[in-house]
Amino acid sequence: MKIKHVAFGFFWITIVACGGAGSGVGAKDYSSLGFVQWKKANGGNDHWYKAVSQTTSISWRDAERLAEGLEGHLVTIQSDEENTFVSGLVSDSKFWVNWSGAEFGPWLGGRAPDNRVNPTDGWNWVTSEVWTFTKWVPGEPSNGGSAKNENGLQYARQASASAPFSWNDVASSGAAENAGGGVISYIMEIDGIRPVTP
Ligand SMILES: [Ca+2]
Ligand SMILES: [Ca+2]
Repeated sequence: MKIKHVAFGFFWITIVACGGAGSGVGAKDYSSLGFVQWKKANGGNDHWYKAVSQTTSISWRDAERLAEGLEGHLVTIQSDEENTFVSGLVSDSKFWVNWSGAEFGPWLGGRAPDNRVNPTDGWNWVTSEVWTFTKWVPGEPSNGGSAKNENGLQYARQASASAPFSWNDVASSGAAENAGGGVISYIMEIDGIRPVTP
């Protein structure tokens, strides 16, 4: 077990990570909850994934709480292979909001501290897994938007582009910003790592 304190938004959260990829979650079947397994037999890790869309915007934190309620967390992406698999779950247009020729997609489990100096500073995964692999859209992270405080991670793509998708930083409130329509979807992962958000 390891404990890590992470500054995010106006809160300090404590992450307690128990077990890990090898803790036997692969043996449990989450398909009845709508999760699909990236099987080791297919080059995966036996983790379970589920993408959810809704008609209204949702914040990063609320999406993370929903994932934790199902023994998981927002998805963490550790490799190009995992990014490709996860991307394949959200090709449908219901996961995306179109704005100004680009489309903005589901929350991922990365976040950055408030008011960081450089857009690439301070990124981490909700599980405290190492932040090594990245798949930013060219020009991102930008820490742009009206508040200049884009501290949540989401997928973005050119309109109707196919998977695999790349990453954008956006305000973690998930609310509509400028002419954008907000963030209306999120992707969960169950892998035996349990972030605890008080
Ligand atoms: Ca992962
Ligand atoms: Ca951005």
